[in-house]
Amino acid sequence: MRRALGFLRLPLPQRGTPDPGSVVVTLDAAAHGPEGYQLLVRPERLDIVAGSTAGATYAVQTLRQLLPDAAWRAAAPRGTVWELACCEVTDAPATAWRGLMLDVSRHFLPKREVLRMIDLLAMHKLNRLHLHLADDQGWRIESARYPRLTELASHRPETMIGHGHSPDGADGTPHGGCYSRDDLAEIGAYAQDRAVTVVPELDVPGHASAMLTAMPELGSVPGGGYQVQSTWGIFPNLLSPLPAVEQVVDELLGELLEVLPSPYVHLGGDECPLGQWEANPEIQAYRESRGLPTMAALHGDFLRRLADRLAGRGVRAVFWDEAFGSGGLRPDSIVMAWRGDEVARKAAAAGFQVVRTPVFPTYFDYYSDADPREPLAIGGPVRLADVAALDPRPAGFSAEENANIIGVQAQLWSEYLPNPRLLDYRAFPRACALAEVAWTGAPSSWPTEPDRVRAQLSRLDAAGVEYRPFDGPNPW
Ligand code: TNX
Repeated sequence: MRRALGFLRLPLPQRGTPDPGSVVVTLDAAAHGPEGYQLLVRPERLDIVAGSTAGATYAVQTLRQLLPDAAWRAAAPRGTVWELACCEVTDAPATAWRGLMLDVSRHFLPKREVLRMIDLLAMHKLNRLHLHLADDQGWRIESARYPRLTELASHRPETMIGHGHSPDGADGTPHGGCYSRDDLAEIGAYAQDRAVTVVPELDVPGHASAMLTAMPELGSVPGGGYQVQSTWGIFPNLLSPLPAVEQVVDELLGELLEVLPSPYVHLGGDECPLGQWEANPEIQAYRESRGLPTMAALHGDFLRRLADRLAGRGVRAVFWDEAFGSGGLRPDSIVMAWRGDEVARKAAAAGFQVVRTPVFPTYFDYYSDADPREPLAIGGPVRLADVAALDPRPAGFSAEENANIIGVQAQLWSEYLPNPRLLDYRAFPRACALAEVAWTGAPSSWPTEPDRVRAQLSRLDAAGVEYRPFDGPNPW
């Protein structure tokens, strides 16, 4: 906020009566819940009372919303006078996990763009940035211990923009990128300053072709033959579930957490065809030695062993819902339910905390509309109105089940999102609607209220966001 407002500096806590014109921030853990706040704008001064620095951060975002749109610009003309109407706002979020996922593996997103997305999350009081840092098409984490990951796994010889393995739309250009350890530390700290928790994801044991290209010894196929993939889909390449592999993954997680500390790490667990494990006698023998009846049980067991190691570091594991299907998860694991409401309900009924991430309507990589002029996407459509209609705690769930739904999250898988302009287009204004339902805990009529939509779009204009226009795609 200081960027546009220049003069406004939040003073240190004051003793006695504050000077007229002060901004007084009071942190009171008992007030307004863990993320809530109260904002009092009066002629003589401005008061913020919050239960945490997160609450105070949200109060500042609300304050900014009360100012002219220019408050979202990076700078204001010299001499600009800001006026604020007197008011009182008492506010708190209804859900704890209000997330957005960026897939920086399929297409790398430069650090500066990640930082910009963190600003936009903060603007919308979204509090989790889930970074999908590794997949078949690229590994994006510098490792001090295993530099081959950056050398061999963070780029691919060509890229396909188009469907499946067909040559249609093949673009053929090389693609790559990797965050240095300093970059990761900067991203984490920048997010923390804005009340956003970064949740790094290392997707295992599937979606691991890139990692295996650099470290074939971790694979399930002796002799390897792995490569960073240039096309999309589900690949057969799996990490082996043996203890030596668990050990290396744990080392990598330890290294990552050194620079990017987080209370949560996502371990993936999704889309994992178990054929390579079935075909490997050593893995079969290991499964039997652990008394596990099926390879699916071994999948759950491998993920639980990694989660146990994370727990030893004080970190909770997050998984896609396939991991819940495999069974054996630690009870403190968090399940992201992407394959519909039923799996969300079942995981919640089993006592797991659940973040709802259903394809419809939280896959923001999907078409924004059925309009044939839409830029190419993988599926859909997921319309703005569909996002606004999402009920974080559905009526069909029992009270106990809904008590375990901790929030909602949007996904920006990036197979078809090769650049930040298209990312903006897919993310906004759908992320505004997601933020609204996540904060209020209920479906929203926002898209049907043109004045409110226009108000938010003009803030996005000021912030330089290239959102999808309300009335249809741009002709470029
Ligand atoms: C499914 S959701 C995936 C991703 C793809 C996405 C495309 C999930 C856990 N797996 O690997 O990128 O669909 O929409």
